[in-house]
Amino acid sequence: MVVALILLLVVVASVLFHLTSPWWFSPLASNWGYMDSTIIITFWITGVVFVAVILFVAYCVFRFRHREGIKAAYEPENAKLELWLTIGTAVGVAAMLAPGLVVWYDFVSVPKDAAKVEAVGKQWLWSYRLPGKDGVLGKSDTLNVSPDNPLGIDTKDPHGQDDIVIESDALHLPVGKPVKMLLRSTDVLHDFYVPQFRAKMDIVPGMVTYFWFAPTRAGSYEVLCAELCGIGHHTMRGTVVVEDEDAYQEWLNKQETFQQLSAQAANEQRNKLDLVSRGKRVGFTE
Ligand SMILES: [Cu+2]
Repeated sequence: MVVALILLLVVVASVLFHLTSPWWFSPLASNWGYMDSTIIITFWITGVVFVAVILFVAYCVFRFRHREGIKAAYEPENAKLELWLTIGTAVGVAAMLAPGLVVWYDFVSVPKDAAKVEAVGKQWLWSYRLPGKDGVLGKSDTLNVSPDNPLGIDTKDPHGQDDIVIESDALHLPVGKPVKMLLRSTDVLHDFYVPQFRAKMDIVPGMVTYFWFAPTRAGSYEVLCAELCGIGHHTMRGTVVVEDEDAYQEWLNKQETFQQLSAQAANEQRNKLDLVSRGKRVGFTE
């Protein structure tokens, strides 16, 4: 009797906790409302099954409790019951998985007018690259990575020269425009995730993975890495600012191209060498 009551309490407490919990999805800020719908469908199906199974166990514990002189009957097979359980389980699992297939199809069908944005994960920060005026991202390779070329852009590819490089800073996006995120890593597995956008994708070293979304609400959102990527994994955070077209263009105009950054780096290098050689000369004459 006590065990049956405890089981009943588990059901009531679980349902109440779910309904009154303060931990729920952050407000949606992209086109991927489908993600929430599929999760809610899964909550409903698993919730109903959870309540039914626990209530059934509570009923059995009470109804078939030990009583003097009563013996249990041995019933190893029950074809009718097994048939219904199989059909019920199959329908339940299909109902949970089928909506996901529809959403996945949309997720990998990138709209033709989507703007390309590359996000590069590196232990433990996010950098970005936008195609410059030519609209084409230049070739890149991890082998090209150096302190002056953190994204490994191919210096010989003319398409790469006008690429806009945003290193370890906020990414800005215009509201309402679809974006194709191209994801690259220069070291280990990462995962680009903005909870309010719902969409996320693993980043695998050696390949470019992608997903698309359209931000629907202006604001500043946190980028997380959703793949354990080493000791500093929890510090791998960034910011995406979604704003109207004018503010976005203003921000974009202030960004520097790979060519400009390379020239700056070369300049700094020259100044450093200059200082070193002057220092040597001073040392020599003294
Ligand atoms: Cu990471």
